[in-house]
Amino acid sequence: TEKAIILDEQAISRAVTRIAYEIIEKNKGIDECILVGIKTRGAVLARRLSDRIKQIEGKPIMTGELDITLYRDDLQLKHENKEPQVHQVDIQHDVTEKKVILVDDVLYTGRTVRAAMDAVIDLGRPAAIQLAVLVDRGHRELPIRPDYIGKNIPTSSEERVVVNVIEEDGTDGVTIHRK
Ligand code: 3GP
Ligand code: 5GP
Ligand code: MG
Repeated sequence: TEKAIILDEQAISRAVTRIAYEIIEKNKGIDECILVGIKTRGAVLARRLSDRIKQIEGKPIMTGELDITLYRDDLQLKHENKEPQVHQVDIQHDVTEKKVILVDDVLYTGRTVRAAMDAVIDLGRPAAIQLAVLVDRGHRELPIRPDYIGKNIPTSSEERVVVNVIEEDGTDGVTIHRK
């Protein structure tokens, strides 16, 4: 299968740094913010953002994680009416009146993010929910748009964006594969 490198290790690092600054600027600090990573690689990115924000601001940002599993049998295929399901919510902070920033690696149809928003709103009434993604590959099926974007990658639905992170895969990189 063909493979094109979209982001290398340095580009990912720069994107994380830029998004960290954008989060701090947009929210005028991070006191009221909770970073919530969507497992697996969204949670890795959220941890990197949190480390970077702590370096910049000199204090920690509140964090949490969501485990949302998708249609396991057909990760790539169309959804057969199956929606992503929230399997685990690990947010040890009261979300009410907080700004919850969801973090994921790839944004595609938006259905995962919709499930994540439902899970957050089930916990309380956040002041706002924002979205940060490393890659927006297009093909939205819901009216959802990211507030923070590492890179826009126009894809066809047959293509696949592979996100590798050192913490999970031993290497950092984003590549696009044509089947
Ligand atoms: P992640 O949990 O690290 O994000 O959805 C489970 C995994 O399958 C995801 O890993 C994601 O990277 C990978 N994946 C690759 N292509 C697709 C796709 O087209 N749809 C979904 N839902 N997951 C995909
Ligand atoms: P959505 O729910 O927006 O269709 O898909 C978002 C979720 O599916 C993300 O958590 C992401 O992990 C995964 N996903 C969708 N398309 C891709 C893709 O091309 N590559 C990777 N790595 N993940 C994808
Ligand atoms: Mg993901």
